[in-house]
Amino acid sequence: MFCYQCQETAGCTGCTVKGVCGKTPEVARIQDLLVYVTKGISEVTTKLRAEGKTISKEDNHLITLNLFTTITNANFDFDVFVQRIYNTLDAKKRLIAQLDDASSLSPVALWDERDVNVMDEKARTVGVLATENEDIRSLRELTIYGLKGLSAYSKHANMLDYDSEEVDAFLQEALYKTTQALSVDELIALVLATGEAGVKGMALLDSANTGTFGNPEITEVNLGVRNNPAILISGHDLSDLKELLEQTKGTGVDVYTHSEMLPANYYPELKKYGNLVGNYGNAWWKQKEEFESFNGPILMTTNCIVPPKDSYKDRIYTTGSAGFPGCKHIPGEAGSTKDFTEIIEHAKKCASPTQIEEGTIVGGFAHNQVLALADQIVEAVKTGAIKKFVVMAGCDGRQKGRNYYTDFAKALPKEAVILTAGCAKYKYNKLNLGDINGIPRVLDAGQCNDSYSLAVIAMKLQEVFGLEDINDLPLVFNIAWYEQKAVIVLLALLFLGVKNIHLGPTLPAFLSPNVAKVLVENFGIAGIGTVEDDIELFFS
Ligand code: FSO
Ligand code: SF4
Repeated sequence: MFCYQCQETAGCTGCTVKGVCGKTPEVARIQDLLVYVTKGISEVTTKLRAEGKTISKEDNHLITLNLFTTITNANFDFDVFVQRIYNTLDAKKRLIAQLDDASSLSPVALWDERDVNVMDEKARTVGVLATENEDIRSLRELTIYGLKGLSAYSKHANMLDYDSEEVDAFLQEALYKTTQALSVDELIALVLATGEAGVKGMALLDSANTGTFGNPEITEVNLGVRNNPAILISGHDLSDLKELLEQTKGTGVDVYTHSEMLPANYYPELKKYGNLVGNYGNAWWKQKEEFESFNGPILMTTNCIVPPKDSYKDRIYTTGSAGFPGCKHIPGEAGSTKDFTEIIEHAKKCASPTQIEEGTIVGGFAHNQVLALADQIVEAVKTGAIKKFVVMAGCDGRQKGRNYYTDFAKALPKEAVILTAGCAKYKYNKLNLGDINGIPRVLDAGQCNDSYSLAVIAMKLQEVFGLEDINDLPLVFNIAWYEQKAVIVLLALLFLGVKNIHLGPTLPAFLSPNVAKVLVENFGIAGIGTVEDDIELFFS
């Protein structure tokens, strides 16, 4: 196996024996093969579109879900990948038959084998290292990881019945293009175009979420527990949460959010449920302790899954892109209703959660809420009460080096406000950093996909202050990344013209020295230093 798609990759170079995430070599290879056949079907759909044909929602969704399933910590189940490959080969065959001219199809589009041993042989030849030139490999993978992130956001929108043919067509064409002999310059253009599609994908999801659940609003989220049996829901899928809340209503079973589900508490149409108690625990990587003490069943709607301990494995359920061998998967796709009865009945037999925290935290500062406070914020900037906004969005993770972000948040001057989104927030959202004239110093916009909100806020402030360039705002970016959703957020920010982003705790292993150089020279991308040096750099 060879995988270097996430920040925790072994030795900062690549996992070759087993994933640090827990992915086995067999699963790594079958994921590579799924990406390969997804490139193949994307070639076919791209050629069908060129012939003026329409691709069905179902086929678009199949491609999107394929990519999402291969994101770090989403799915560890070998059989799921085999089945997705079979489904993709079936769909591909059907679509090829619709082509007027199939003569130009590449071997990638034509490949079709169902024998698991033959599939494994093939998988060994189509992974990341199949591209020999390290710069071409780097740019292809940067594009693919961006597309994986985009697929996640697109899938969440699809679940709420929001689709974008433009985003789907781009995703498929770009994936197809990663199999073509493009030059370095063409690939750089593809990377930036992926960022543009990222902005569109996040805007789509933003409309889906706000159109369905209302605009997030300032909310105090309870961190304590009640004395009822309960279900913990994690991952990012708000439509799953909505259905779970509907189905648990009046059953005596409470629901708590975990990790990236915390922002669900900010939406009017979700927080109205009396049995949505609050948030239990912290970022994804703490689940071994927190799932243990929760006592009840846990529903993983997406990544990030940490391979579960036997002591609570029977309480883990998965749905959507998520999967783990031996854990019950609840089926259901866009347009269908998921049946959570088994989880609810399971919860009734479990003890109520053990309290691990108390009090509340405040969030809900997505674009609409922040713009409602714009006058107050602009005034604070004009009087110097707020001197700088520091965007600290992204991911949290296990590595000790990530304590940098806690120390950095603590060391910030009192006139600095943190804008955050994603699970990165757990490094500082419980530090009680206070407020500036009533504006909290940590403004949580929501999930990683709500980084879009931060971009909207920045563009609005640029307009209010009458600035030519977004980079003239009193705004700095110190972003933490972990997996591929952070890659699309980064590419989206680059597309929007944001410069001098600091990215940590380490730079991606998939950036070759030359590609890293291009990013440094054209966008001023940099890593992180010591807390002291970085505070000096940002505030001098
Ligand atoms: Fe975190 Fe995991 Fe949301 Fe990621 S839970 S690390 S960027 O999946 O998606 O922020
Ligand atoms: Fe390694 Fe990350 Fe790939 Fe898992 S996802 S195998 S930790 S690089």
